Amino acid sequence: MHFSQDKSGRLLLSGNEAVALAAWHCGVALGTGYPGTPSTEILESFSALGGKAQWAPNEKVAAEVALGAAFGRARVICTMKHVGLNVAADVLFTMTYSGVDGGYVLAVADDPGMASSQNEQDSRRYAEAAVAPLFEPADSQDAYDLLQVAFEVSERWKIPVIFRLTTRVSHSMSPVKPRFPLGTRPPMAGVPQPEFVRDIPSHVMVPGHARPAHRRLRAKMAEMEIWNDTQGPNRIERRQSTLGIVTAGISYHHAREAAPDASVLKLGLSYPLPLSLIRSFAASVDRCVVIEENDPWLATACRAAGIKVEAKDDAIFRYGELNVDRVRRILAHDSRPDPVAPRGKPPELCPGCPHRSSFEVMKELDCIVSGDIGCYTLAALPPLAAMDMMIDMGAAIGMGLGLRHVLPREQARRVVSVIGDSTFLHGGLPGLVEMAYNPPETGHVLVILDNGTTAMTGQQEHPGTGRRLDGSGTYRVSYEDMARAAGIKNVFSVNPIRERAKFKSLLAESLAKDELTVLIARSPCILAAGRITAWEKERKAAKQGAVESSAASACPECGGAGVPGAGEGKL
Ligand SMILES: Cc1ncc(C[n+]2csc(CCOP(=O)(O)OP(=O)(O)O)c2C)c(N)n1
Ligand code: SF4
Repeated sequence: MHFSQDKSGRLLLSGNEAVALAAWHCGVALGTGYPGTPSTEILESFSALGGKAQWAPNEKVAAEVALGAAFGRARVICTMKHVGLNVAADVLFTMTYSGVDGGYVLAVADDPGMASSQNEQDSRRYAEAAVAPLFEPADSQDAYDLLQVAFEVSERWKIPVIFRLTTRVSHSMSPVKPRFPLGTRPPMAGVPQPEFVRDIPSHVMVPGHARPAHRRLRAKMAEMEIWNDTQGPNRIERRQSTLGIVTAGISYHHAREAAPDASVLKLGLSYPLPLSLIRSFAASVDRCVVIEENDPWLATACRAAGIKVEAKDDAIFRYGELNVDRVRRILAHDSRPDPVAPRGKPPELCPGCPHRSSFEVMKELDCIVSGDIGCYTLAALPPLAAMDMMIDMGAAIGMGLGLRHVLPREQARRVVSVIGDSTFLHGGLPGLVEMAYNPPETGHVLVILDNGTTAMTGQQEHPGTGRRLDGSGTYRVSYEDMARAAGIKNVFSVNPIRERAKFKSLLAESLAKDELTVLIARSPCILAAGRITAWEKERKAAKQGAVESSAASACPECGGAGVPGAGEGKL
């Protein structure tokens, strides 16, 4: 990773890079996560700095791996995009009860305006619902500084904390003055050493333990609110008293530019809210306005506490990102509709993308396509217009089965579930089991688009690529074996470009019979193909070397290849 430092030691970093650097400087022992724009670069940067970082198959598993590490008293960071928090919600809602033994930061990046997401849900509501402290950095320096506070809060109250970024904070570059010189390994004094200490009542959330744990959690939050009111990472900037603004995150910068003379209360820890601080700030100005993106979460909480604040007009400003102009309009009570932005060129599949051939064939066969999320979702747009539904990761299989169960036979026969390789491993596996467990009368066809990467989020590795986050080799799971193990009778793999005719006939035959079929369309993403080919060559050479050297000395640990596990058949 190449950061350049100016004469005063400042670095120009994106918010995600700043979080990674802060995690490195805080002595984080493990980073886990699942890719998702705009959060992906946190773990990639952390790994590039030398941190131990790994992609999990999905966000729930990532959050659980992080929890295990935090039960072992380590500092951990777990990263995901906002919709990933839905997948991880099950563990989130109970790990706030159990608490943690080491510092646990759950970094979640929201996407107001949906630059690259299927919804613009507001993670602040998760913090309140799951009772997790919520940090909201406004820029890269703030992200760097607040992460340290987040670990201190997590360790002091033994609670996992949410670190909420938004697209603009994650991806904007701004200067950061780090605590340690670049390139040095930060001193680890003060960072807790991992150790397992048995504590069954705290770690086993059966009802008898969970009931007191819930009360403990509320007591922690009450104590934290008092601390946040007086010592929390919040800041009052006193200017004119005619206008006061309460804000957090990127909205702080928009507000500063839109109303440079206004007094501002900038929140760093927004849940539990420092209500006394907000109350006294609001009372100190003639007019107090809450500036926040998306949901009126902060304004509603202030009003519920009886604090007199103005909120934005949700008919207009609840949707999309704020900017300086929009904040000026909020302050001026100007609720005219936003000017219509000129239409840009719609995104499309790369020329030569293997997904093109797959969807062209499905279109030729007049399939009803229950689709999923990935580059291939672009097949829903003209000119292909060959995907009929897409909701969330893994839904292709369940939705396709649902259609098959109810549609008239001749329509049901046209239904295909289509899912990418990363998405299949993320959320598709239980759907595969459902397909075998409750097969529709007409059978079903599942197409797995195996392009050897998680293309949409920037070509990350996953358990089906045989490589870890840092590119090192590992076990490669087999879709064919998984499908057969689940009970699917017909399992085929085919290259949709080079064997297009075979792909078409296999698909047509599968649709015509009342059986379950998994069809793996395997051809690399054009952008990742070079890397994949180079790696495959290396893998072959390593295998060859392993065979040759095992003849001379067969080490039982590494199989003769020098790397534990390298002797396994799938490497
Ligand atoms: C719950 C959730 N986590 C993460 C994402 C971000 N995301 C969108 S598609 C995708 C995976 C795409 O990979 P794959 O299925 O292999 O398809 P490809 O893009 O390679 O065609 C990811 C991680 C998301 N939309 N939802
Ligand atoms: S990045 Fe890869 S998978 Fe995505 S459209 Fe381009 S070639 Fe296809």
